[in-house]
Amino acid sequence: MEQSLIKRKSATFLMAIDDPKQMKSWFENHQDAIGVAMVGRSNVGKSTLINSLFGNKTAKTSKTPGRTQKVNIFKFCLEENEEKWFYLYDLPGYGFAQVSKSMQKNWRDLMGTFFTQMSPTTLLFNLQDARNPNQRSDQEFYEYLTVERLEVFLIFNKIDKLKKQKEKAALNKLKPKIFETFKKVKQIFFISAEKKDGTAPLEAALVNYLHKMDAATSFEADPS
Ligand SMILES: Nc1nc2c(ncn2[C@@H]2O[C@H](COP(=O)(O)OP(=O)(O)O)[C@@H](O)[C@H]2O)c(=O)[nH]1
Ligand SMILES: [Mg+2]
Repeated sequence: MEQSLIKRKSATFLMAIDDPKQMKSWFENHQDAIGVAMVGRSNVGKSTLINSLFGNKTAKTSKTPGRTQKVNIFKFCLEENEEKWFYLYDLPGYGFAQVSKSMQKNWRDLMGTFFTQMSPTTLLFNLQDARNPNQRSDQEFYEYLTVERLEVFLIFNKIDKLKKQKEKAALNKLKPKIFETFKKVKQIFFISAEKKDGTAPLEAALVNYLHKMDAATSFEADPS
């Protein structure tokens, strides 16, 4: 069978949410929603990755970190079925020290709501900068993840910036420790979102996940 892909440019912007109450009611109304959410420190390349997976200019990318403080929600489909919609969430970046206290509080409230209310069939893409992996804010993020059955793909981005083979090898050596420490991490990827290096296997893994969740939820919904 041919590998199915995300339908390019199918991602349609639905809304931006900055109110925790509105976030909660979104998930109350979309309990079976299947999708993927991009989370990571500001400037790690979340928007760039969205654009390389879903088509140029889906998400705004910016050279000034810490701007997006809202949850941007999109829907998208796969090439094989243009009627089945999945959801894409571009989450505000964490750990940006220069933002004000009130912005930090807003992030905690909004993300606290997101991570406790989200449908467990939403895959998390945790992006980290390959040059500075596993920062304190990255570790703290995992403390928010209490939803059962939740899966995380850990994505080390900007590998084009790693000059020495030694740096890649060091990252690779971290893998077993990461799987052991962060139980929700199911797969680890090394990519350059900008150069589209390593994004094809990531896309294939995402599509697999969507298929798996789609099969599981249609089975549950079928009374026979
Ligand atoms: N060298 C390099 N730069 C990247 C890569 N991905 C993103 N960037 C750059 O990093 C900056 C922040 O990217 P953006 O996607 O806006 O990050 P976000 O804040 O996580 O959404 C931009 O200047 C991007 O061009 C990558 O794979 N390699
Ligand atoms: Mg962004």
